[in-house]
Amino acid sequence: MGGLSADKRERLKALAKGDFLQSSDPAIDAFLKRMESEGAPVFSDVYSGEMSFYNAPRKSELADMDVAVVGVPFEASAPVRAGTRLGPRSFREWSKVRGPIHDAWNTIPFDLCSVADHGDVVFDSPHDVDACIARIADVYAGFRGAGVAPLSVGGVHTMTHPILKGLAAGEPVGLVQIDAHADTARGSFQGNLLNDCSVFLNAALDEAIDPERTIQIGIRGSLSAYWDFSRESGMRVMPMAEVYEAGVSGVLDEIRRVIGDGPFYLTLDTDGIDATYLPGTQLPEPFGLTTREVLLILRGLRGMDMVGADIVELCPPYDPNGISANTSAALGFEMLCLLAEAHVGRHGENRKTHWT
Ligand SMILES: [Mn+2]
Repeated sequence: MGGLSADKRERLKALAKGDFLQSSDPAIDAFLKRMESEGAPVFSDVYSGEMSFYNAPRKSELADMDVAVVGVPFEASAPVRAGTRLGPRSFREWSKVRGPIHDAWNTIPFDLCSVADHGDVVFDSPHDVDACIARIADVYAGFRGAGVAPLSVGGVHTMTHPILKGLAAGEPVGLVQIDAHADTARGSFQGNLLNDCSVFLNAALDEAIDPERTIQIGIRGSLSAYWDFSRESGMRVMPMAEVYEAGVSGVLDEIRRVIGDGPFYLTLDTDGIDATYLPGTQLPEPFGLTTREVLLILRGLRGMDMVGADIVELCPPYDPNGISANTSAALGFEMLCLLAEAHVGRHGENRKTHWT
């Protein structure tokens, strides 16, 4: 019983020569070299320096931006657990170790688009629901005006209504919603018409989404009786019981049928994912989608015209080991790749992200 043959040992030693930032794929290799020359913080010490979403450069000026990653630390109107306003901070930390290259597609969003961490939406009156909603709509109208596709990190789901309102500006988009709750309750809740249970009813009334191009996936749990507006307005409600039967491919068939070729927005409520996998959410629901199923659904959206996306309801006080933020950041990177590819598809050009 000897060790390796001399030949084999020499061959392995020869293969091990080279640098960490080096790849046999020319596109990846060029990107790694570019990141290094621009001082991108991707491989710097994880525990030092400024945190930014996916290590993207921090920028507020929209002129040179294609895709903005935006924190929305908004939690007024959260009916159950407190702490969603800490979501963007926790997500930033975990996104530090997610990306920059898609592991299955080799997509590099930073080579396709000018991506930036746009910072957080700042609220002058963070406990005033209506004021926060007006502020969010205003910020996202700015993104629409500048042709910037936003990836937003919440924050309570209530935020998605003004995001859609700002982005759509009266031209309703389609909606893919992964969520335990359809969020289309009628009337006011806890004293406010604009609330966490009526997000997509309000988006439909404001002509920000087309109910007939809306699909709600993973609906389940004790609130399920309150979503008549979804069904009666023509939204495709796909409850969890149906998802169990249809599987990922059946879900994707329905998404493509409902959304078609037109523009659409993706919203992922973290409670759509089974609470076993993602406990750190405002209102956890058991019996939901696995992280693998959500991953495959997102990957199935490749090639479609996504104009924006968000991940909401991350609740770090209930996520002490970071597992929920880590999973959210990983799924967010999938969205970042989809948004970058869709942006190139829409504009037919690409413009790289630069760190200098
Ligand atoms: Mn929701």
